[in-house]
Amino acid sequence: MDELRNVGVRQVFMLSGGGIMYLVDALGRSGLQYVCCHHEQAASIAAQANAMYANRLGVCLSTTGPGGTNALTGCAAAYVDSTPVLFLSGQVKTADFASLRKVRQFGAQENNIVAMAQPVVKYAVLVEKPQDALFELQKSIFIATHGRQGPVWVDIPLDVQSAEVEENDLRRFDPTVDLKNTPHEALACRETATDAAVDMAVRRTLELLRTAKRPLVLAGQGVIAANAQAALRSLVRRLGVPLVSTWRALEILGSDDPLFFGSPGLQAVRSANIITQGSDFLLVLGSRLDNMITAFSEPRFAQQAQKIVVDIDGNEIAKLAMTNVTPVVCDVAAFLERLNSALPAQPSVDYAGWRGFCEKMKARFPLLEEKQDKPSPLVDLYKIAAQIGSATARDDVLVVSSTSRCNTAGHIALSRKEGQRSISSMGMGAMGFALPSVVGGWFASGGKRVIMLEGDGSLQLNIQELQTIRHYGVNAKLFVFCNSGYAAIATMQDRNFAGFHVGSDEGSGVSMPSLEKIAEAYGFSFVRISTNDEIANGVDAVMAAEGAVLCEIVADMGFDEIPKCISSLTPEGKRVSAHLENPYPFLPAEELSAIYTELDDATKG
Ligand SMILES: Cc1ncc(C[n+]2csc(CCOP(=O)(O)OP(=O)(O)O)c2C)c(N)n1
Ligand SMILES: [Mg+2]
Repeated sequence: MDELRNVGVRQVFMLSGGGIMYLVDALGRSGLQYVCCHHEQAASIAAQANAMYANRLGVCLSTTGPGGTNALTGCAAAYVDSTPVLFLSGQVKTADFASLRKVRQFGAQENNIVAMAQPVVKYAVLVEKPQDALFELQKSIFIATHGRQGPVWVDIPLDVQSAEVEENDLRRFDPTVDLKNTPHEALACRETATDAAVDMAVRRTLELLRTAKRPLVLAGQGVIAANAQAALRSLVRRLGVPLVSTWRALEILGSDDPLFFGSPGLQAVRSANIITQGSDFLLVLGSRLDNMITAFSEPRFAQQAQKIVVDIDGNEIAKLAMTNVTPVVCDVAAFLERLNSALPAQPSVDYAGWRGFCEKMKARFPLLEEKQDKPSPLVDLYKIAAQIGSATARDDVLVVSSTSRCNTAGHIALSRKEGQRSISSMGMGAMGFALPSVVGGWFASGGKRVIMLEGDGSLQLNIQELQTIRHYGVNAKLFVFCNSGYAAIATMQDRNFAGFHVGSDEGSGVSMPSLEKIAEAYGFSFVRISTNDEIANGVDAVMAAEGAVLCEIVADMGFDEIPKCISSLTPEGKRVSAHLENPYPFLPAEELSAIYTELDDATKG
């Protein structure tokens, strides 16, 4: 616990148990703050959210057996989201190991959590000797926080937890010596480009900036992990180059910034995709360019652009089936530092024509004017998300659902301020992430107001954390999009299975409880917003209310997350994805080609 404090950890998210009794006791006496969740899955997610907000190590403590298996979800999420989280778990006494007897279980609630966690951690270890405890802890923390960050798991048997040791005799970890024989893969890419290679990439970038007519920067989470937000802002402002970002990097420029043009992807504001596809030089910084961004079509992604892709994990670049890619395997901060210092004092090219085109597209396709297939008198999710966005302050912590409509709306309709921290788990896309993230984010922010947007179905997973929010007096404004079921699944079944619903709405096995009664049971204030006319006053009422509030947004199952690159069947029966530049509802082909003619005209010469 002292070691955790020494590396800057402030909170540990936990649920107690006999299998961690000595660790729990030590935590209680350590001066670290312990936060008691009502489910280890929630503790694991809260620890990830805490790390995401603060950009430093998060810690989750769970007991043996079910404690560890429950925490695996947050661990897997931290792995795909590259979040540094330390998972500490208790294990049965070493003398009781089932493996000694070749049986399934011998110790109480025993299971092999290290083996289970292995595929979703950078490093997992069972500490079998008390003298190794500090070494393994230091090694794990080093690995979690270096290179491409991610989770680590340290499993500590009860007899190791309770052993008396001479502190000075404990083995210590030295990265220069102790990592020598560790495979490079296990450490997730600590082998990066040499300084000379980075300089070469910087020269190539400068050359492309001179020759390109339509340069664009695409910023991802890697920029934030590298703490390079300020360096990037300074770069794009000096050059006057437009920027798009992934959903996890929306804090780099505010939504209203004249250089910001949204997030390209499968579900996106139309203009962001048109602009990305129209670029002739794309500088990708710290984004793994996953399928949600490329809309499952890597070869067609920014097809006309020369691409420089900077990523700390070379495998993420190597996997890309794209042409014209110059890979730069290094930390984004290191690249930007060199690029910023190599820039000429005066920008040599003025991209005014290109910026003008981008602005025109942004103005021409406002999200709130996209036509829903099934218009409804109930609340429009994009409208209320936009209102919530404008009602937030820069200091607020935003927590956006990790899946479905609220995930999309929370990233494309909810406007952001520059530097505003936001939490959502992208890689897992799991239901149940929002409430624990409210807890983790609130503690990480030192008690700032937290604004959450979550679906009614997803709220049910980890709903027990309403009590954690209540217990700690979290200032949480919780907006719940209530469409009486799983719209994501119902829509999918409408499109692919002729409307045959299974496990997606009330008639097919899924119903939702009264949010008002839930608010009452947990002692939250309650606000209901039933129509678009009530949005402005309703959002104000939620924001103005004291303490924790649950807000029911009454909505229709038919509200869809458009524009969206939906797949369709060709006449030959082959399933193909829609092109990024023309998501559903489709623009007529002539309109799209006129747009690109306009782009050519704007950037000629
Ligand atoms: C843990 C988990 N289980 C299942 C899914 C599959 N899934 C994706 S969206 C969704 C429905 C979400 O319902 P809700 O939160 O009400 O959002 P809506 O689709 O209604 O907007 C389901 C079941 C998932 N993403 N995560
Ligand atoms: Mg729903």
